[in-house]
Amino acid sequence: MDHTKPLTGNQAVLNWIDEMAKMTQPDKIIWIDGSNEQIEELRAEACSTGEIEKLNQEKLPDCYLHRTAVNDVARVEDRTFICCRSKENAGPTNNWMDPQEMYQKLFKLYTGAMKGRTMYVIPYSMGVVGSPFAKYGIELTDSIYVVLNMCIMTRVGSAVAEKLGDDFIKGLHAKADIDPENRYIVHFPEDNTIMSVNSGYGGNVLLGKKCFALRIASYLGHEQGWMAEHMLILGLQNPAGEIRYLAAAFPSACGKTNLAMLIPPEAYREKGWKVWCVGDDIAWIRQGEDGRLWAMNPEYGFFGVAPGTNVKSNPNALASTQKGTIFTNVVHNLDDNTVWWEGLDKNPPEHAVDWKGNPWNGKESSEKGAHPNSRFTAPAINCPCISDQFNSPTGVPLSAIVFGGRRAKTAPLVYQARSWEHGVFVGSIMASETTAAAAGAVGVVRRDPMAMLPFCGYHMGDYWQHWLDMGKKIGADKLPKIFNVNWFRTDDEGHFIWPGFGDNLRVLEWIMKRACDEADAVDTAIGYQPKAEDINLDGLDISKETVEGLLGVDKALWAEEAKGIREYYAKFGDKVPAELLRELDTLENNLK
Ligand code: GTP
Ligand code: SPV
Ligand code: MN
Repeated sequence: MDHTKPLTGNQAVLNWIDEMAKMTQPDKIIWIDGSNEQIEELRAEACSTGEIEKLNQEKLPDCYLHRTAVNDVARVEDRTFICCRSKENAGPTNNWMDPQEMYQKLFKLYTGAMKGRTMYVIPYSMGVVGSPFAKYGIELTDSIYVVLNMCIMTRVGSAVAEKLGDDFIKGLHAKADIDPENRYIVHFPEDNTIMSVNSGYGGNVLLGKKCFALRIASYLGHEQGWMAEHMLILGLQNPAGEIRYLAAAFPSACGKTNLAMLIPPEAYREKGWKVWCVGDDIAWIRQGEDGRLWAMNPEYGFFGVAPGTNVKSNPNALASTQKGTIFTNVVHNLDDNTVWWEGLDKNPPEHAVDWKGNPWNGKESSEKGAHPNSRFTAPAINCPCISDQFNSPTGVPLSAIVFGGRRAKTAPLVYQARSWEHGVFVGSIMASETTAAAAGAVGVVRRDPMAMLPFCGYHMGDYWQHWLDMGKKIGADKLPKIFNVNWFRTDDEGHFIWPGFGDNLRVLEWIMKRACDEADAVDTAIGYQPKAEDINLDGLDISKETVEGLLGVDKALWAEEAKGIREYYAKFGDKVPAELLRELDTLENNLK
């Protein structure tokens, strides 16, 4: 196969590639057709240079290991920009620079950046190729690691190239020198353009994911009347065999992948409860033909957090990683050429290499072997509980939307919003402790509205208004019900009180019953809540009193919270929708 031959005759595409190649000056240009044959060739080439390592092919067929530079292990929010013409449109939560100024700056960094390297042209689709909701992009990159990841995370190849129109999303990635001082992840929403330079890590460089499917897509959704959200999508099958769908927004490394693939507790399994995974990170949501909100997963794989994933916590995720998977920044077990991470099992390897590439003895070392944000890139179809709707072009109808974060105190196990407007308020006031998914301090509580703080491609105030407008368009009787959960409340010693993981189904059961008017609730200061006895504790060693504590709303803490919300809203000036200010007034009154 001659891979230098363009896969499309679209002149807009070819002109842009030409322009980018003139600037970056690669030695050659290779088109990615998505064939197994080409993927095999690229794997072999990347192995020959040490970019990836081939793992034990009997135990982990088609699996590979990659280590990034030690200064390049997470998304870099302080170096991520939304460059629209007016600063006002980016809003106070995004970094902004004038587009022309930014293009100039990037031009210097990209000039000659691919000298001596190959530029790969990846035509990819977010969503089922050819479906009305799919959107297409091209990523140009000089990293085989990126090509191989994109081939797992998105639908790649010739079929996409044939569909490319003039509105394709342009993405340029160059590793350059992996220089953290000159690392930029930049979005030009008005030009359908993404530019990433000086990184080789996940969300910074797999441009279909956070850059396109959230930042650019949220901007497009605002213009076109749909939504792009940082949400898992799951189907909950009850003993009657009915499957109802929900989407849930939790901040990075706060439990989406785990919830999306949940295995019910035994008492539930026996009765026939089952969870089907439609997506674990991103949902594109629109009004369906029946007038309801429908959610589809534009991705094709999982880029999941490795540490903590084990046969007990998330067997489905673990099973998903047993073939065709790329592991990034985990421990390399030299005894059997496999991988390990903290929380996989209690048996760390003694002859191993840590995520930094240094010799590591898991029995003796006091340092972590895997980076806390080490990840696996696994094909979604590997997942034993993948939904039969995964490839549905329109996605699934939503009965419920769930928000949640990591809060040691304040937020209760679960509560329900009283209306769509109240639900938008609940999403807008989300707060969560920061995690290793982004560079910077870990464990600091920050506001992360709808888990979209790092991913909203326009003004956050306009984004809240868009949620309210979508609600008006759909109408109360057809809208999903909105809930908030918190699996992460801790006791005085800092231990999680709620068992979490599979047992979260106990809360989902109440949520789904409420969403379908099949369960009662108590009206509290913050919204509707179950009574402790409404949460099924069969087979669980936890008392009703403990659940009462988990559901408890501490009015003094919440009064503090309300004050914090008012301060936070002030950052957005008159862009805060009046409905949300009214909800805040109501909350404050209820707390008196
Ligand atoms: P991104 O891929 O970064 O968007 O993250 P995510 O939301 O998919 O997070 P993920 O499911 O990978 O969970 C991240 C971390 O949270 C892991 O270390 C999990 O072990 C932990 N976690 C997930 N669910 C629970 C839970 O119910 N309880 C507790 N205590 N920890 C959980
Ligand atoms: C997140 O940080 O929310 C992720 C991982 O899902 S990354 O793709 O790096 O953004
Ligand atoms: Mn994510």
